[in-house]
Amino acid sequence: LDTVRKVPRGALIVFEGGDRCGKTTQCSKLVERLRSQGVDAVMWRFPDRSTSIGAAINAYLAEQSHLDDAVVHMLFVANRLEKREEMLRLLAGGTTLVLDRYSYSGVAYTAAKGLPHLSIEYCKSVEVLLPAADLVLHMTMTAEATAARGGYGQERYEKVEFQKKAMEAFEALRDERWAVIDASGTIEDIHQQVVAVTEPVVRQALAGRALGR
Ligand code: T5A
Ligand code: NA
Repeated sequence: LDTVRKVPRGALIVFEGGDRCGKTTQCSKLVERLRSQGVDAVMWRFPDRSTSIGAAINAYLAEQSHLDDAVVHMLFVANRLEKREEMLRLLAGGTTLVLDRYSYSGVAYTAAKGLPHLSIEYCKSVEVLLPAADLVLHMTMTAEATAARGGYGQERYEKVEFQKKAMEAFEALRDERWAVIDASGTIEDIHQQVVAVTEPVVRQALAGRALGR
């Protein structure tokens, strides 16, 4: 085991959680904080609605189009895969990537549909070409509380019953790389929780560790 080459690299930090729980707000604050500490960090969002695949996803989420569930699932996967090479290049070059949703949303939201051919196991299997996260920050809040936030209900999956199912799927995906963050507090309280769990992971990646899959 001590022959494993330790490679300094950026960390892959992922925020996950229900719709409107504050992921984008916390991603931006974390990137700002890391940069102020001299860490090279960038933030990306998935879905990336700026690509042609992302435009198809956007139309589906806005309920302007109908797509088969397996097809839209694969579009979300493809929307990550089209960024794969750039992700690997940035991480290897020492840039820390802070992602607003990633593979875990892909699995949780499709699994929440309860379709036998799109099980959690199947959905996990089609994510294997993508690098695994070093840390998943799971922002938790009740579906009722997020529904009370401004702008909720405009997109396809923003329905309390569906969100509850997606939240259960996130819980089923948790492993030792996940940290649970109480997303019901103030923006500043949440940020302090996020910083406390993220900084050691970023330092460890930059100090050099074996690459994940
Ligand atoms: N999806 C996604 C899939 O089905 N498969 C996939 O593979 C992927 C990647 C779109 C949908 O796509 C699904 C999941 C989603 O249903 P999205 O664009 O990320 O994904 O949609 P949302 O998660 O809804 O993103 P939002 O930007 O709408 O919500 P955020 O980022 O969680 O929340 P944020 O930070 O924008 O905040 C929402 C509001 O709350 C306020 C903010 O100011 C803002 O008004 N707020 C707070 N208010 C009080 N206290 C706090 N602590 C607050 N923090 C933020
Ligand atoms: Na949304």
